[in-house]
Amino acid sequence: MRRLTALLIAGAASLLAAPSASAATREYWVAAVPATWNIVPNGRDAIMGMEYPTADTVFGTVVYRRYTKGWGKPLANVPSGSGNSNLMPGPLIKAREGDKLRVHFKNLDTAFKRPHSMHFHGVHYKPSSDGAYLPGFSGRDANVKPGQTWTYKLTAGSDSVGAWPYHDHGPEMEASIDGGMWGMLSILGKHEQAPDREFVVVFSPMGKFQAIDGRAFVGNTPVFHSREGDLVQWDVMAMGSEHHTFHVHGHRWKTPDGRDVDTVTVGPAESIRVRWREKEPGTWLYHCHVETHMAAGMIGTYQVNAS
Ligand SMILES: [Cu+2]
Repeated sequence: MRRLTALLIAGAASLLAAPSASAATREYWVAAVPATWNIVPNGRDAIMGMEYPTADTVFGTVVYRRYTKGWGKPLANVPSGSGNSNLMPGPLIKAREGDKLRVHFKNLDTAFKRPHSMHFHGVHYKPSSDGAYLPGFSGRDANVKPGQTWTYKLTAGSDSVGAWPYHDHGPEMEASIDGGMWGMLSILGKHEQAPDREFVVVFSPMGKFQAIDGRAFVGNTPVFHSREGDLVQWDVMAMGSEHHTFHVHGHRWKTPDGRDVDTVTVGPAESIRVRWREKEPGTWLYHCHVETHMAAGMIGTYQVNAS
């Protein structure tokens, strides 16, 4: 009898657990906040032995920052261990196929007092959640003034699975994108396994440097960590007006059309999702393979611990 009860409880528990696979509504609270950003915090390019004074590497900008509900308290944009930057890129917006997303945005740009917005790729939405400024046509979603808020209503469809960009598409989009107002969406298939490690790599020019997540040169760019056996996922995109090639040493992966590759090109606002089961312990390089970009800082390290 006890065994039967246990089975019944287990059965009920699995029924209760079932809704997790069905559609959910996921809420994010994000603000545009001023920041003083250092592209090269340690002041050097360790590979070339070059020094950079802070006058060349520090600038004032505006970034997306994740907050607790109601913009109560600021949060780090990425979980610890999945990057070294808590402001660039903006928060990783996660969902599963079928989910609804509610992204509550507040403009706290007290430094430049510019209007801002959020415009999302890869998901379904009405024009009032497009966030793209067009005088005479777009509404407040595309022109959120300092102190104002807007909630973007998005749905992840079966054609939304993968990694996608979001960015400011307001009246001052160009300055915002140059300054780091971008981030990524990560959408899993309905029954797809979530990765053990997820890394966000955003290639963008920044001042006279070529940056990954707003940082240049090994020692400043993110150090990504995993363990042997982990399912590792890289969400990679390019922002700005240049093409980049994502290359990881010691690893290959399958493209959607089934080819084995170790380098893939991403152009402006293109995004890719790369996955593998990790089996190569050691310290590896990842970088853009456009040589002038690599020399200008677009390189970092990936640390795989043995299991
Ligand atoms: Cu590049």
